[in-house]
Amino acid sequence: MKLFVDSKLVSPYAASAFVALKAKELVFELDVLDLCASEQTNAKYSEFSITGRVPCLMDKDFSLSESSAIAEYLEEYYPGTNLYPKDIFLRARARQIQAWLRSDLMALRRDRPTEVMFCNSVKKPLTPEGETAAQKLIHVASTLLIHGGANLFGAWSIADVDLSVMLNRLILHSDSVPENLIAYAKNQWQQPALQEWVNFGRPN
Ligand SMILES: N[C@@H](CCC(=O)N[C@@H](CS)C(=O)NCC(=O)O)C(=O)O
Repeated sequence: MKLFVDSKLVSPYAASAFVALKAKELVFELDVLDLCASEQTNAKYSEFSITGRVPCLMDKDFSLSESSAIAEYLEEYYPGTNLYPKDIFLRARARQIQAWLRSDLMALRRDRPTEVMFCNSVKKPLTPEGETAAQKLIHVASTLLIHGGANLFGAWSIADVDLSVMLNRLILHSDSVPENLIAYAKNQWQQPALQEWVNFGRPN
C-alpha cells in the first residue's frame, strides 16, 4: 500500500489520510510528489490518481484520491479503529464537517497556510475576510463542542483531525481562539499519528 503526498508534507489533506491509515494500523509507504515542480501533473500519476492531486492512495491495483474518500474507503474495507461514528446521524455529521472544512473558509486557508504547523512559518495579521472566516470557524467549532467532550462525537473520529488542524492554523499563529477550543485542538494534536506527521523532516 502506498500513500502519495506532497514533498513538503504540508498538505492537511495528506495529513488526514496519513492519520486514517495509521488509525487502521495498515502498513504503507509514503511516496512524495514535488507540487512546486508540478509532478502531480505527470502522465503516470494523472493516470492512476485521475484528478492529479494529493493525497492519493494506492491499495494493490486500486487507487483513490480525495482524503475524505480515502477515509471512507478505509473504514468500509478494513477493520480496526473506527474512523467514523457508528451512529448513522453522527456519521453523517462527521461527513458534513469534513466536506465543509474542505470547501469553505478559503480566506482563512489563504491567510493561515498549514506551514505554520509544520514549518513554524508565521504570517501577517488576518485580512478582514480571514477574520470573518476565523469567526465562522470558531462559531461552528463552539457549536459542535458545546458538550465539552474531548472529541466531536464521543469517540475519536477522523473529523477531529480535520477540525483540530483547521483550528491550529489560528492557534499556532497566536490568533484569538476561545480556551475550550484551544484545549480541544491541543489534545487532538498530541495524537501519536498526527505527531508523527508533524515531526517528519521537511525540506526547506
Ligand atoms: N479535497 C481534496 C483537496 C486536495 C488538495 O487540495 N490537494 C492539493 C495539495 S494540499 C494539491 O494536490 N494541489 C495540487 C493541484 O491541485 O494541482 C482532498 O481532501 O484530498
